[in-house]
Amino acid sequence: MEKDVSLTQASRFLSLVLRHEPQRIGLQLDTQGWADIADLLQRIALHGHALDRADLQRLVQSNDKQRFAISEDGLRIRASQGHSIAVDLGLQPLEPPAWLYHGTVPRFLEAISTQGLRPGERQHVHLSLDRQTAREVGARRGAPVILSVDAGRMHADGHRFYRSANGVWLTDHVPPKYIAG
Ligand code: HQG
Repeated sequence: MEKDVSLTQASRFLSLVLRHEPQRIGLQLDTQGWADIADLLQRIALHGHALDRADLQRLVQSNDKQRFAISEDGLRIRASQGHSIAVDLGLQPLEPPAWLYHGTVPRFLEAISTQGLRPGERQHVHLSLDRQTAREVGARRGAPVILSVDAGRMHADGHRFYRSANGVWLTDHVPPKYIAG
């Protein structure tokens, strides 16, 4: 139990440094967002998250959303999506399912109806494959509202879609005309 609590905290801290603020621990990410695992473990230990290699492996494997990926050679780690810093994840454009879903909260609806869905601090707008996942995403901020996105029509109109290594659908912007309640 204790260990799980600290793994959750370590996971949050890893999200922070691998997606948003590597400089907080003096970490260097390459252009594709990868960090050297040995270097990372040393640096996060200095910030109170004493993990060994096996803990990290466990954290990556057990993570509820599979947020992190380890490179094939086992030497590097990166976040699979959610970055605010510019990284090139090397994702290939893909044809999306006909409909995707976005979970939000009532206070954003007015802005969304005029501006569409914007990426905010992140690199992409995040869309879910099913309504339940979208509900959970929205519920992080309040009573969730689920918006349906006509991804099929967006794609036919030339908008690009990507799917992260952990199955989140990504696009640059969803104009209001493709959003249904
Ligand atoms: C809203 C979690 C005003 C949008 C989740 C959202 C996801 C607007 C918020 C991932 C807007 C941005 C991403 C507009 C969108 N005006 N508000 N025009 N367009 N918004 O956290 O999608 O746990 O950056 O509805 O599972 O909530 O981090 O995006 O409420 O996959 O791995 O602006 O984060 O994954 O919030 O969540 P976020 P999100 P992790």
